[in-house]
Amino acid sequence: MGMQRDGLIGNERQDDNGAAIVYFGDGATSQGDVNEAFIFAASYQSPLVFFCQNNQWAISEPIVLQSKIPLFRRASGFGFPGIRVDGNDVLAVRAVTDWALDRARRGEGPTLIEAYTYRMGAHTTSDDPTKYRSRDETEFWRARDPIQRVTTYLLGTGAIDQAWLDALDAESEEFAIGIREGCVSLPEPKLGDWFKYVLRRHAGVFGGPAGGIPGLRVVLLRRRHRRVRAPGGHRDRDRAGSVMPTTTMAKALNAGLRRALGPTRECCWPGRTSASSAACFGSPRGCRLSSAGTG
Ligand SMILES: Cc1ncc(C[n+]2csc(CCOP(=O)(O)OP(=O)(O)O)c2C)c(N)n1
Ligand SMILES: [Mg+2]
Repeated sequence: MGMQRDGLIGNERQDDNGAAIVYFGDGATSQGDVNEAFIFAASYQSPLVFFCQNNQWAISEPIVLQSKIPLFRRASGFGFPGIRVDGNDVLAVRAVTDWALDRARRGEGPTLIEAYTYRMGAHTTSDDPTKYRSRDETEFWRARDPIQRVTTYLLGTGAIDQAWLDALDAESEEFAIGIREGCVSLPEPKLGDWFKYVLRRHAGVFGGPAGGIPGLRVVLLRRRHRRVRAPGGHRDRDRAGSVMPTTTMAKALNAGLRRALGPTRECCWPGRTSASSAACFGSPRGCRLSSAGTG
C-alpha cells in the first residue's frame, strides 16, 4: 500500500514501478491471516504477488484434507486471478512470477501463484514423515527434483558443463561452512529475552504479582540460562521454602498449560498439531485426553 500511495505503480516506465511478493506454504492458506490478506489486497488492488509453495503437506496434514479445490482457484472467490505452475520447473516458476509482478507494477492488482511441488524432507527436526506418508510417494517426487531437472536441461543445451557445476558445488560448500560457523559462534541469548520479545509473562499461566495458578512459577536461573524451575519436586527451595525442582522450558510450559486448561469437558484443542499423533510439538497430556475425536 505504501508503494501505491507513493505513486510507485502504474507509471509508464516499468522501472519506476514497485511491487511486493510474499511467500507462504499450503498450511498457511488454512490460517485466517492469509485469507484476511487476500481480502485486503483485493479491496485495495495492492501491488502484491501471493506465492504459495504448495508442497502438499502442512506437517502431517495432507493438502487433500486441507482444501477440497486446487488452491489457485480460491483466488477467484476473492476477486483476483490465481494460477497454478509446476513448482519443480524452475523456468516456468520464473516466467509466471515475472508475469504476476509485472501485473502488480502496472497497477492491475494482486495475483495468487500456486507452485505445486512436494516437501521431500521433514517439516522440522522433530517431525518424522515416515509416520504419515509412504516411501513410494516420496520416491515418486524424488525423481522430479527441480534442481536435477534444470541441471539436465542446461547441460543438454550446452549452457553449462560439468566443470562449471563442480565449481558451483565448491563455492556453495564454502558458503554453507561460513553460515554454519557464523551461527554456531553467535553468543547465547539471555533466557530473559524470550519473555521480552516472544512471550508475555501471563499471570494466568505463570503466576506472578497478579495471582495466577498457585504454586506454579517459572524462575529464571542466572547461571546457565537454559533451565527454569518449577515447584513440586525434590531439589531447590524458593524464598518461601517450597521445593523448586529444575525442569526444561518446554516441560514448564506444558505443566502450566496442563494446569490452566486441564482435562475438562469445556477444553479442547482442535487440529492435528495438538492430537496425540502430533508430529511436532506434542501437547499437554490433559488437553490431549480431553480433545479425543477432534484431532
Ligand atoms: C485445516 C487446517 N488448519 C490448520 C492447520 C495447521 N497448520 C497451519 S500451517 C501448518 C504447518 C506449516 O505448513 P506449511 O505452511 O505447508 O509449511 P511447510 O513446512 O510445508 O513449508 C499447520 C500444521 C492445517 N494444517 N490445516
Ligand atoms: Mg506445506
